[in-house]
Amino acid sequence: MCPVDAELRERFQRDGFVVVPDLLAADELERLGAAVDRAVARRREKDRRSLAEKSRYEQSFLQCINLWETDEAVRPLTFHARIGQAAASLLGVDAVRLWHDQALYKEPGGRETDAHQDQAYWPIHETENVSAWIPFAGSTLDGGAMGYVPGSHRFGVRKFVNIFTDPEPYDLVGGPESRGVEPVFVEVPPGSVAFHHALTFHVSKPNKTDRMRRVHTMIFFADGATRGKKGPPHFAVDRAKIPVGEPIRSDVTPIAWPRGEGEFPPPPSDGFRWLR
Ligand SMILES: O=C(O)CCC(=O)C(=O)O
Repeated sequence: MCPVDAELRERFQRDGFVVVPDLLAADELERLGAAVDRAVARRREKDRRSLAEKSRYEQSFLQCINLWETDEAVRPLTFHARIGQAAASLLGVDAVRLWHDQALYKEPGGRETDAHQDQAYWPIHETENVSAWIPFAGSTLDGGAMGYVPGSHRFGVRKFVNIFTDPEPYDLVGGPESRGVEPVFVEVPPGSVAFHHALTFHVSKPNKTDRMRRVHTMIFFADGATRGKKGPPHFAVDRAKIPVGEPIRSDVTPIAWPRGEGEFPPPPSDGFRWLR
């Protein structure tokens, strides 16, 4: 049975975000959360910097991309059938591909995540793309909860905010683009997954707790979506040399749903090496 009913779908279409309850059982959260913890620790093992020594961007979160490629134990999460099915249902499509996965671990004392839209970072022509945001211990307002400007995916705004290197990134939620609509901050219970549309303005709160905010995310796009004319270089299309205007189909962006139960794609064979 599809985990997304008509009401959740309508809320996603109206607000540009929705929390889908009970997608992961407690034992899955524990096992898959531990797998992502190990993968993040391996990628970060040589990083001895304190939070204060890190860049402004890294103070928002530690980002580890495509753990599914390097860490087999993460694959059952990135290609989790119910989460992929929920994403396809929210987008109203028969099949979705993975753009990429990433762990976003906000350290104790980590700063807010600056407001942005995701679509500006991806050379995908179509904008019906969705991120699944999975907090292994749930999320809390004092521990890095996400906030979304409801309806902003329909404001007609396409803005690139440089949250990576700009010392004072443009304030999308404080600017005229937000039309005075305040972000709604959401506490996600453990086992639930928050989904947001690629055009939704979003932010996250600082982590004022003494615990790591442990989050894994997957970005999904409709099978058949094409490489956009504009857009920055991006490994998800560049590794497989997808030409502009062509469908984004390669083993770098495998079908995430539907898949056979317990069947996960092998890592791409292009020799690309993520830092371990
Ligand atoms: O986890 C965060 O703080 C930000 C997440 C985010 O921007 C995203 O998933 O698109």
